[in-house]
Amino acid sequence: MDKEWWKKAIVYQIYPRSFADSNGDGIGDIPGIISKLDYIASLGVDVIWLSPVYASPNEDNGYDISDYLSIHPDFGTMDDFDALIAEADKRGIKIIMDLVINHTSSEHEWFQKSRKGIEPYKDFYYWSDSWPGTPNNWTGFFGGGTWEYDSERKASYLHLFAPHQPDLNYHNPLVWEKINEILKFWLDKGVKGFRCDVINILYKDSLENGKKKMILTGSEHYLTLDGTHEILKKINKTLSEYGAFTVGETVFVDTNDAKLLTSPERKELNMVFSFQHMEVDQIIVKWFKKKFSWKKFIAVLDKWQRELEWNTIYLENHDQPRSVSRFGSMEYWKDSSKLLATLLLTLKGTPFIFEGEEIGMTNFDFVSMDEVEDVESKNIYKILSSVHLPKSIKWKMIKNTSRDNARTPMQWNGKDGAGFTTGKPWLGINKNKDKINVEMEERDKDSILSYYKTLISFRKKSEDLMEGDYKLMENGRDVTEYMRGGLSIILNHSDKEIKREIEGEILLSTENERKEGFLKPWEAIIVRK
Ligand code: ISL
Ligand code: CA
Repeated sequence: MDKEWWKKAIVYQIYPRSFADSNGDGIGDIPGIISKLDYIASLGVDVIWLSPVYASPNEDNGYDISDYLSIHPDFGTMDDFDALIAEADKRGIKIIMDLVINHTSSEHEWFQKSRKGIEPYKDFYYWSDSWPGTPNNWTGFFGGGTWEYDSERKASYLHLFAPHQPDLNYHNPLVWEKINEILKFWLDKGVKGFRCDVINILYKDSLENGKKKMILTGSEHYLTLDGTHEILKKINKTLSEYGAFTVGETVFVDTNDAKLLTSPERKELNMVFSFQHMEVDQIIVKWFKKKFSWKKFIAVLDKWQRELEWNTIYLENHDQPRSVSRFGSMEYWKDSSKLLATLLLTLKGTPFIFEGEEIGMTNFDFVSMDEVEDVESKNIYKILSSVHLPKSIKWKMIKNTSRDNARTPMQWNGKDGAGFTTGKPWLGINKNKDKINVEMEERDKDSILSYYKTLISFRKKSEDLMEGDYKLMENGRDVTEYMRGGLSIILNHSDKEIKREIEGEILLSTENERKEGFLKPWEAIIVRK
């Protein structure tokens, strides 16, 4: 097999809790995913990335793992998982898993033994009784402090995320050995790679106080350090024997860090998820939103396109609000969703589609905190309670940024339960399910879903889009144009009709009926120059 097969692939991310529920308990599961494999194959994608399906107390929906070698009963059994690999394989689809190894759940056996001081687990985590100068002043990703006191050990432990997500101590060589066994276990089952959760923060060089910052005080002691590069080389070595690939979720990296992390000679990661284009509508932290600007958005994407040989392209995932609600226009919901699809599938790199993006799912329409499940949103809301701000503003901050925006159940049809479940869904279903759903869009040749299929097959057949050079031609307030090989991609990301003569042959447009000499609002076209 081509060593760099993942450069030709399109990845579809599944958030298993929210995808398809086979047994009516309101939680999506693996048999549910298997029942939708024909649908996934019909999109033309090559790889499924599964958000965590491991055993977990679900304080952070599976990103807190209590046993890396078993499947959470909510999702099914190991036999179900094996069947998923086999059934996907029949359809030419590979499975990659989420690798969450910065931290475990506090219910993991390693932590339970560690807090009792049982060897060899005693120093699997960062305990204040083993590290001088702790607890320190570091602040965490979900807001607030990073040390939790444990009455059993009579010491505190470090957690960069929630208190039940203790950070693993990679100064202890045994930790890596255990992780390596886990990698091999899944690779032997036929898993073809990993999306590596917050992978650039694994190694902490010291636990001294950090420089006081607005966010993440202490981060200079763990962001993309040499110790992490060393671990990545080990992961790479194990995976290369299986022809598997990695994509790192790398927080706060710029293009220089990303080049180090992904350069083929260094043999670390294959690709990374950058956050910079996701930060264009934020002021310092994501809870403070500012007006989105296409010019800035394209400028950031352009920098990454130019500076990296190859990388991921994504507009959505389970941590981000829905792209059409954020970058598109609700008035031109269908057109702007198609324009975003065009951007996603014509840039250089490996595209990642998040479940529901292909039908234009929108942000959650929730009205109160009671409907929110996201541990991050709950934490932030708690912190906000001591801040003097009108309630309506606090709620707006949560509503616009909550990760639950992307986590509402997949809208398969317009019925009660949206075809997702026959029971009570774990998280509310968007009321727009009767207008936005797979069943309707499958029947409609002009739908967002149909456009995705057309565009994916167009991309697969186009050498220009698969491997052509990238060059930005225009970065305007209303219109963007870039070249991929001999193709020009032109996007009108405004609510206005724009006068524009097109030179060359228009191969694809988001409009059924084009207007000669104009770009309709939110029209995107691909032109052979
Ligand atoms: O969601 C975020 C901002 O939108 C981040 O703070 C996020 O927590 C960070 O990107 C790390 O995300 C990953 O690790 C977390 C988990 O909660 C996320 O779902 C996961 O994608 C901890 O494992
Ligand atoms: Ca279920």
